[in-house]
Amino acid sequence: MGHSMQRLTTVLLAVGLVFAGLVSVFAGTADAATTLGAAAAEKGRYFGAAVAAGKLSDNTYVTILNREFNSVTPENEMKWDATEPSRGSFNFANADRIVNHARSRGMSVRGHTLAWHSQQPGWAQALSGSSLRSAMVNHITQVATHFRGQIHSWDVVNEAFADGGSGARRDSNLQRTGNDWIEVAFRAARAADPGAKLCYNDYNTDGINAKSTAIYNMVVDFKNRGVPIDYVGFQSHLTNSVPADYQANLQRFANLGVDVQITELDIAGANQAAVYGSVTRSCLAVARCTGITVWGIRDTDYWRVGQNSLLFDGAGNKKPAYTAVLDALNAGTTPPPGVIDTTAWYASVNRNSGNTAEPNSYTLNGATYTVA
Ligand code: 9MR
Repeated sequence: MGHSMQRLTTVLLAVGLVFAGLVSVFAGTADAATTLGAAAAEKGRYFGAAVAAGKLSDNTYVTILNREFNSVTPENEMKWDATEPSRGSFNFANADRIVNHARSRGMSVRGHTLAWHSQQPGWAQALSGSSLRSAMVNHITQVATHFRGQIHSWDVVNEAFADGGSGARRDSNLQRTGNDWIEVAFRAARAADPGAKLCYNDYNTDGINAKSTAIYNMVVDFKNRGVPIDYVGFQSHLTNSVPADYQANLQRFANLGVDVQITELDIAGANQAAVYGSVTRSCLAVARCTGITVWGIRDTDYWRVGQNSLLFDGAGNKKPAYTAVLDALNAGTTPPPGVIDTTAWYASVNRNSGNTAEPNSYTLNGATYTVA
């Protein structure tokens, strides 16, 4: 090949490379993410699932988990009955399996749950007063210490408010130890694992109602008195519809200076796909809504058999609800630049890179975020 031919080849090659580069730039912006986790991460959020340790040997289940999700919540394995079956004797085997599975794949972990009236071991159910209170504090301290540094956010207290219009606390053995049990629980969790975000988690709080307003007032009070709280979790167990003020309700909590998460989403009924899309859009419209967790993977994994409330069918196929969520994520916007809890999406974006130390500020899609 002569010199001029060589030069022409070089020029053509260069033109080709530039053209290929342009194509990939345009393709890069036009290409929608094809998994829930990637689509959420592009919007500065995580997308998680409740996971059962017993299913980690199920190939279809694990394939979907690893492909689609970048956050996990142990469905039952971190609860009091599972972790402290007899007083002072702890068993973390199943919870550790889930945490290790998640963290070795760059997924963040929601801890669920440190103090709850339900799923207590028999010995705790039999306690009351100051002995129950000290057992609760010890339980929180031991569990949060065991997982120290590994948990993105803890559901420190779960479901402590009553249903209906009273706005009262739920009556329970923990509540009967004194009204301050919630703040004592949050302080114990903060002391044991200062790096974890602390969350109050509840259901039937999907709109502005007496129960969500009572929780709102508790957050105001905690903020005023310096009781540590970083998050409010909205479980969002829904059937066929979502209250019209769902997004406004998330936003009023965010305006108090806490982040919000959708923590246990499942939607039954014929209108499922549309409602999944709507809930996803609501989260994306609230800058401080940092992620969504669905309460299981396939319909056959769901704890209430037959309700078919999830995103994958029993064979592991994507349902219309899945497409509604993915499309909503891809159409959504990134949060405005500012101070926001970026830990979960940092982990998502850096998935499998082994780079887990989050910097103080972070750039996503050209905007700069300061870590809350
Ligand atoms: O999914 C959980 C199921 O396997 C348990 O049997 C049940 C027992 O209470 O708890 C389910 O999870 C609940 C969660 O821990 C708290 N919020 C309500 C969830 C069920 O909708």
